[in-house]
Amino acid sequence: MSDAFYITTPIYYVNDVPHIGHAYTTVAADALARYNRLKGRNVFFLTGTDEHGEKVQKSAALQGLQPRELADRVVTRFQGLTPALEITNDDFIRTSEPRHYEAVTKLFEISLANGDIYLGAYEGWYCTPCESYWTELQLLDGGLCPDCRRPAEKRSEPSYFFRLSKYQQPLLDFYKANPKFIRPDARRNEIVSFVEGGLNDLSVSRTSLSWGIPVPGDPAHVIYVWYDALTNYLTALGYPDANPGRVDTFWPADIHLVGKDIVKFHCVFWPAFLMSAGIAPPRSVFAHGWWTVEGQKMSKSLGNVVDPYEMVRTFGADAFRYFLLREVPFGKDGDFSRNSMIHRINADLSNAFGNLLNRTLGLLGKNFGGVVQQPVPGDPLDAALAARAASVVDAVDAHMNELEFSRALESVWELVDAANKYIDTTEPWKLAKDPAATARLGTVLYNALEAARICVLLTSPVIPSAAQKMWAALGCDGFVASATLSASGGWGGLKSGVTLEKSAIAFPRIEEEKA
Ligand code: ME8
Repeated sequence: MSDAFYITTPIYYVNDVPHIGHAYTTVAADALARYNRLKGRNVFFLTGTDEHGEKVQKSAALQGLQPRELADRVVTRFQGLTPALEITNDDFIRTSEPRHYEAVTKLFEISLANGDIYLGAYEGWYCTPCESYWTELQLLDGGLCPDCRRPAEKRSEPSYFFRLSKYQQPLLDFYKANPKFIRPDARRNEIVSFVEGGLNDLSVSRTSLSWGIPVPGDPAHVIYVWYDALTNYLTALGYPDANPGRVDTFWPADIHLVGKDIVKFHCVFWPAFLMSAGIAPPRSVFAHGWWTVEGQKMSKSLGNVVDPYEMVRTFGADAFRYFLLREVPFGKDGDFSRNSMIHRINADLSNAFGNLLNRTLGLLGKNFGGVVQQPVPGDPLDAALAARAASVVDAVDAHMNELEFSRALESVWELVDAANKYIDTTEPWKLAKDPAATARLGTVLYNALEAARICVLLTSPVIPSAAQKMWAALGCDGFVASATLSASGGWGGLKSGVTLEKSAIAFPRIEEEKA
């Protein structure tokens, strides 16, 4: 396994208002970035905003602004997600930046020079909100866009085309040679049949708008937003030459995380653009599912858009992050409801996990003045708990490698439950009454806290602030975010002799009325 790990979110449309879908991709990517840092890998994690195109140009005009001014004003909504959701992205790219113009121009020039991009004429049905052209056959009855069901308009314009047809077989060969390039499998099957069905050349320039990156040598055209947007993943590494070494270290990207609606762009167009330029396609694209809200599609008109900032204010970033990744198997669709969120937080975080730590710290405070005792080995119950911890570390790793966040968290909770059960079985409150059992009591409390420490380490990518609080409450040094599994993931890492507080409230219970 290479030491470098490059993960990206899609770049978000800058004039949208952030919602649960944006938060979801970003939080999942962050958890994966943090987990890979925990494994000691050299991580580069990118997010950012997609700023060109007709929608931005039109809404800027409506507000009497230049598109760039509008983008500068609204980009803070997305940049603000980083502190609010405790995201650890290494860069935030904006497609309106000069570095991005350079990268897109360079990539486009290579394909122009080798004949993969050529000038032609485009006729078709255009849907402005979706920024997509459709063929007559694809339109729904009444000339409606098959994606958003709004009317499409007939357009004809000179256009540069990308010779996508030439890449049909190379793409199919690539999918075959890289069975994990598209995950989950359902998405892979859709893409393979789409490409098998034949590919038409793709229009990659527009003359109908000006807010975009000009076609090199023909500035009456601007480059198609998707060609522009996808290239962000290379720009951020310094492509073509601003940061020598970074591209070599991090490209091909390990994972582009996307929603299921934009798989075609990432799995068909993007690898073809790259192949044409002689650049390796990304290693993998993972498409997550779609959130509905209380059983309904989320929409501004229904007024049910879940605002991530409000979630964080009400529940805290840890709880929101935990819910998003625990509630729904990654890749499947899910439904958001405040009640299920409150239930999850209280049951898993406050009760099971919080309780493990607090009851043990309480007993340690009462019986040993909070001083962690040196454990005495030999009891099979203790060895079983230690073995369970080791198998959970392995299970979490296997699940995280497959982006099975919910199963990874389920595995951690097996250890939380095993540790709670260990306490119930060893009955430290009874040991406390027997003066001859002091050493055993100290050992039992040590083991329960040690299991909690490993759970803290394993959940730190998902609930970073709570994990840090618990890490400190367990007397561990420094930041859990700087810890590694190799140095801290083994049994016995808890220090004895340190004095701990009697309690640590990492997960306050959520009262239903408050929420
Ligand atoms: O697509 N549930 O940007 P975007 C889950 N600029 N995910 C959702 C969702 C929902 N209800 N609604 C949206 C773009 N998403 C382009 C990307 S990348 C080179 C260019 C997801 O702001 C959606 O699938 O519309 C996408 O992954 C992301 O939110 C942002 O989409």
